[in-house]
Amino acid sequence: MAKLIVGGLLLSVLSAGSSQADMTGKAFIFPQESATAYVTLIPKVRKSLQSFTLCLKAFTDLTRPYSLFSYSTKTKDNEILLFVRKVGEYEIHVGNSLVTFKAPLNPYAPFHVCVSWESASGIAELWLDGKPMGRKGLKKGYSVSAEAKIIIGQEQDSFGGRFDVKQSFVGEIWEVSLWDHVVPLKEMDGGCYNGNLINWQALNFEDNGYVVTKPKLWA
Ligand SMILES: [Ca+2]
Repeated sequence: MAKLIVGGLLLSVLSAGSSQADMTGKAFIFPQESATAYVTLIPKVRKSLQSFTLCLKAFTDLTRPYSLFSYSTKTKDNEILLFVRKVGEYEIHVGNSLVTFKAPLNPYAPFHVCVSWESASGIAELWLDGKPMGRKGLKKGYSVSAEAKIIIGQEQDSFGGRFDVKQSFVGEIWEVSLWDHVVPLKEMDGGCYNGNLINWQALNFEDNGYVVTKPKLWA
């Protein structure tokens, strides 16, 4: 546990094993298929969400299903889930419901994916490499719960666990950001560093199992 002594008071800064880092220019590598390698992301604030925007960049050569971002609560394992069903088919899950977006096949290139969702209309939007893939609707009027385990590298089927090796991520993920509001995705071309819940430049995280941090290979 990281501890800080301020004026004689001992403060626990973060939970056990976690750290904060400026991840600018770096990527998490998930070098092997496993059900044990993952990174827990710790948001700056825990709050229920009436909307959100999630952006990340990734590279993989997987052709089977895999999870890119898994936000699970005690009652809904797929409270927020960004999942790739197969090459060119992206799923956004909110509150255990899902919509699917088809994307042009570009199987072995790094990709930049951004999604947003708002409760008021239920509209979910997915952009891939700076291009819109359309809009669909789900969970109109819903609120995403605050108390969540946020995991990359594995897909949660229970709160913080029940990983399926055949839905694990193998490859590299970088520039993960999460906002508590809808950010216009056409403005996201330049990068996605500074989410107000998850910020790549001041990332609170805890890595588990075989996860390696290295300078990123791609922009
Ligand atoms: Ca799940």
